[in-house]
Order: sequence, then C-alpha cells, then structure tokens
Amino acid sequence: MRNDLDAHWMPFTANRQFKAAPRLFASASGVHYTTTEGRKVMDGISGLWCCAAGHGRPEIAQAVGKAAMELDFSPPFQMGHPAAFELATRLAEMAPGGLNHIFFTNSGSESVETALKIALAYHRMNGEAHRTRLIGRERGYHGVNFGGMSVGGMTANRKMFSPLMLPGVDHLRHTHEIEANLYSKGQPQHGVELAEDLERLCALHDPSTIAAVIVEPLSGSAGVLLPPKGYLERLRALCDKHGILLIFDEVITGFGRLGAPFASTYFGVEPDLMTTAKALTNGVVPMGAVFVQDKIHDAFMTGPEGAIELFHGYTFSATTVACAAALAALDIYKRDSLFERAAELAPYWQEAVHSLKGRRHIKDIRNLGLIGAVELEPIAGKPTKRAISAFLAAYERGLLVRTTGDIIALCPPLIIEKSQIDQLIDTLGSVLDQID
Ligand code: PXG
Repeated sequence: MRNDLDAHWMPFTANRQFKAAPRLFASASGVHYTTTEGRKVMDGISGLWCCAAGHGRPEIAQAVGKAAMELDFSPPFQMGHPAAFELATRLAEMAPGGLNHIFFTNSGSESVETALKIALAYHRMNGEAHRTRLIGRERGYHGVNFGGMSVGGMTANRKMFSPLMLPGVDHLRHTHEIEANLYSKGQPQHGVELAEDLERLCALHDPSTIAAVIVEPLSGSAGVLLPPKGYLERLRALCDKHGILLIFDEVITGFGRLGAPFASTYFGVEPDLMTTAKALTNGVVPMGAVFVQDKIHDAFMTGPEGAIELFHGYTFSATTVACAAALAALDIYKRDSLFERAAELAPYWQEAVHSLKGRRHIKDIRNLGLIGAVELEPIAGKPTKRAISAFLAAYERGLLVRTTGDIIALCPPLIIEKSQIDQLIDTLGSVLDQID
C-alpha cells in the first residue's frame, strides 16, 4: 500500500511547499497539539476557530461514541431523532430575541448557502418576490460555495470563478480603516459612516430589489477586521428602514469567541438570520446551524397541510453523532462558564497582544474578545512572504498561528491560562525578532 503525501489534495494549502516539509499532528490535549515527531505545539488558533473548549474533551468523545452505537444514522427527511430537537431547543434558548428556529447543516459554507436561500424564499413567501439582490462586503468571507463566494469579498477566492458569480450581487466597502484606527483596543473609533454604503446601494438599485445584506460582525478570515463603533447598529437601522434582511455570519464569532454566546449578543444587534458552525461541536464533528427569526420561519408555515415548506436540506443535516457532539460541547461551555471566562480574560489578552507594539515589522495590532491580530509591514514586492515566514518560524518554536496576507491572526481556546497567553506572546515576539 502506497502511503505518500501525493494523493491528498489539501485545501487552502501550498501543497508542494507542505509536502516538501510536512507538518503533521498526531494528538491534542488542552491548548496543545503534539506532532508526529512528538513535539508540543501551542494552539494559538483553536484549531481553526473551532476548539473553544480546548482539545481532547472526553465528554464529547464519549457522547459521539455512544450516539454511533445507539443510533448510527437516522434519515433527516420526513423522519427525526430526539437529539436534533433537543439541540435546536437549546440553541434557540441561547440565541438572542426571536432567533428561535434552527436549520442544521454541516459547515459554515452550507450555513451561508442555507441562509441566503431562506432569505430569498422568505421574500417570495411574503409577497415581495422582487427582492432578489444580495449585498455582501469587500474582504468578507462566507465560505467557498457559489453563493458564499459571490457575496464574499476575497479576491483570490473569486477570481478563478469570476464569470459564474451569482448575478445581482453588490458589495459594501470593508471596514478596515487602518490608518485612522492604528493600534485600536477593542472596537475602532472611526468608520461608522461606511455603513452608509448601504444607502448608496439602495439609491443605485432601489431598496425594493434587495433581499438581504450579509456581513461577518467581525471579519475573521480576512485578517481580523473589526466593526467600527456604531457600524453594526447603523446597518441594522438601514435594513429595517428598507425592509432588507440582515444576516450575521457568526461562523467564527459564535459560541463564546467575544466573551458572549454570539457577536450579536455582544454588540446588542439582532440579525434576521445567523449562520454558525465551527465551535458548535468544539470542532469534533462537522456541523453548522442557521438561526432564523420567528417571523421568517412562520411565513413558511402557511401552505397546504402535508406540503414540504422548504425544498432544501442535506443528507447529513443534524446527524445523531453531530448532535451528540454539539450537546456535549454546549454542556461544557455552560458547566465551565467558558463564555464568561473569555470575557474575564479579554482585558488581559488585550494588554498582552498590544505589548508587542514596537517589535520589528509591526504595522498594526488590534483585538476584541479572545481574538487578536498583528498586521505586518509587507516585504516590498513580496506580499504575504513575511507572514508566511512568521507562521513557519512560530511552528518551529512550538506555536500555531494563522496568517492571511501579511496579517497574523490569534484566537486561542477559551480555556487558555494567563501564563500560557504570556508564553504565546513571548514566542511571537521572538519570531518577529528572528524573521526578515
Ligand atoms: N463564514 C465565515 C465567517 C467563516 O469564517 C465560513 C463561513 C466557511 O465555513 P466552512 O466550515 O465551510 O469552512 C468561514 C470559515 C481563517 C479561516 O484563516 C477561516 C475560515 C476558514 C478557513 C480559514 O481564519 N472560516
């Protein structure tokens, strides 16, 4: 049996570079991975914004094993199993206000497609079939499927497929006013007026053509771009004024990252639809969930008795194993008060991340909740090279970070200790001293 690295085409990876010098994890526990060579690597990014409760949680593993033994698979269409209903109820209780209906998916990308489809179908059910336009934002990331890619604003993800973007999509400008907001601690002061882009697009297209606006309350993948003070509130007000649905993509902000269950809870701004995935199961089993306002859900529950209300769903919507993992993860979040813990740690985290100010190569530092970003000055003519060097050097020194462009993103598990935060920041400081 051949066992080389060639067959596996790795996602979002420099395959040739990786396969020339592979980085393989063998196990994980708490805030650490262990490589196949037996080296410990601190997880500075919760896997990939997934493992909020840290790694190796026996309760989740046991719940998954039990579900697989008891009821391995139950068809999701026209049949049910109790854990799916229990999980939906638990999630609805956690969610703000009227986000009381949950549609299950298997990833952030599927959650986004689902939310966009529900938004479009809702307007039709509501007698406003003319609302078909979707508005995203530059530098937004909403997964890699055609809908999410179209409303997304990451050039590299879009350019190969540019002729096949969804028609009728437009974009707000991004909120990264870096010069005005250098070294922001928490939400930046400047940039609320960028929300007025929605007024401009309404004036251009007419509001009656617009179905929904989708934004990440805080852009993660694009390099931690924070919402300026008042910005999300203003978007909400403009959507209300024009009858447009507001979708928050909370795939990274959901489940405690900002020290509250959701970013919408943290900011006190309630969307019409909310997409989640990642930390829903602590990353153990793929699962996503779309939270839907009562008024949207109820608009579908009006057709003839016995008719399917929404022609959408996945074979793996709410699998028994995923529901078991999610229920066990939610139990841990609650029992260990992890969201509150993140809120308590956030000021310490903020000072720690900003203590890097003045080190080599740094252009900006910013933070919110248990998220931090260090934006580097790019090497002239070689964008991304410096950040990739930092990523590789950090890995050699036993720290896993994530980079986008020349930005280093940090989002440790919510269980991280203060001494481990110090260690993380120390390592990153030495990395910046070391690289060109
Ligand atoms: N929406 C948002 C806001 C995301 O952050 C997705 C949708 C797609 O989720 P799936 O599960 O389909 O991958 C994401 C994914 C990074 C990084 O470097 C972040 C994501 C994916 C890959 C890298 O921060 N988020």
